[in-house]
Amino acid sequence: MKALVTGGAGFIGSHLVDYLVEQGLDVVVVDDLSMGDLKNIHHQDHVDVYIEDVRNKEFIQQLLQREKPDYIYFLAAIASVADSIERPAETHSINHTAVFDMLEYIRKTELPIKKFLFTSSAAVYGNLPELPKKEDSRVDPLSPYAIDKYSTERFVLAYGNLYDLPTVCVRFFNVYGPGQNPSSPYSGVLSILTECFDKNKAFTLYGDGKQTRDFVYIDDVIQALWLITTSKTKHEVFNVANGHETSLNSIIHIYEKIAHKRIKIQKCDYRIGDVKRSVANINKLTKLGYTTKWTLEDGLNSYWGGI
Ligand code: UD2
Repeated sequence: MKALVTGGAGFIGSHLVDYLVEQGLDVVVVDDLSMGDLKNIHHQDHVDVYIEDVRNKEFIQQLLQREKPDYIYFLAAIASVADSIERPAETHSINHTAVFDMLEYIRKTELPIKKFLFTSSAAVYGNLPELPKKEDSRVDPLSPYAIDKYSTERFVLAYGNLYDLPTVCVRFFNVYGPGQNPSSPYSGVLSILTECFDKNKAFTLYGDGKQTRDFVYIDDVIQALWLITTSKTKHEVFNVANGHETSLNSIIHIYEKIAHKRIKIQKCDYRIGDVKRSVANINKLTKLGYTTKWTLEDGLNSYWGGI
């Protein structure tokens, strides 16, 4: 069995690659290393890495013909709401067009695949008041990022229906854990916070800290992706989350206890496009056999312990 993971040198992608290799798969990675790092790739014997932009259509088409992957995981993306507001055309070309082009090629050439998994985001739900978010809750994509994720989901699912392709989408909530790159201002807040604790730097808090997120540890995310891969899913969406709502203020408090340090906080205005509250209903995933193995405390302890 062979899997193609776009964005496979990134945070979530590289954990997925490790897991797939452990399951006995050969893996092909396409990553332009814009956020990823070759250091994240282990098991070199079972992984072929191509440093390439997913927008390179000719390259992708040749790769698909040559490698004929059974499973395709589309994780390559510019994974930031704020970034998409600053450079919408570029994020659109990666977060939407590159996925669409691959799907269209698979359809045209009738490439035999066992699963095409597109990674979407909780961003599609926007700021609507219903909580927790269910997969069939109303959506309100507010940023170019969220609009791209949602429209791409719709293509992925519609192509699944129209052409009987085994497509599925996941909506990631806030994934965290070892290997998350803290170097960009748009990096995940827990990677930034961890670095601040580690290097005794001040943490910039956007807003009053009352905004909430559903933080899910990377190992649980990989568990979810594999369950979805190996289950009989069809043209549907799954939330991937922990199912608990935590405010940034609480997180800081929990982390201070774990790290046995106080952190200096610099307060700033809310970030444009920021979601106020976010938490998922994960019943759909639970029905596939998913159980969250990592509480926030355990996850943060493990993350901090590995620093
Ligand atoms: C996450 C995803 C994003 C998208 C979105 C959907 C990450 C990195 N991003 O964005 O891709 O799926 O969810 O809603 O997972 N914050 C600070 N200080 C910092 C950094 C962040 O206060 O230095 C705040 C930020 O303003 C936000 C919260 O922390 O209120 C979480 O920020 P984030 O960038 O980790 O994730 P989010 O939810 O904006």
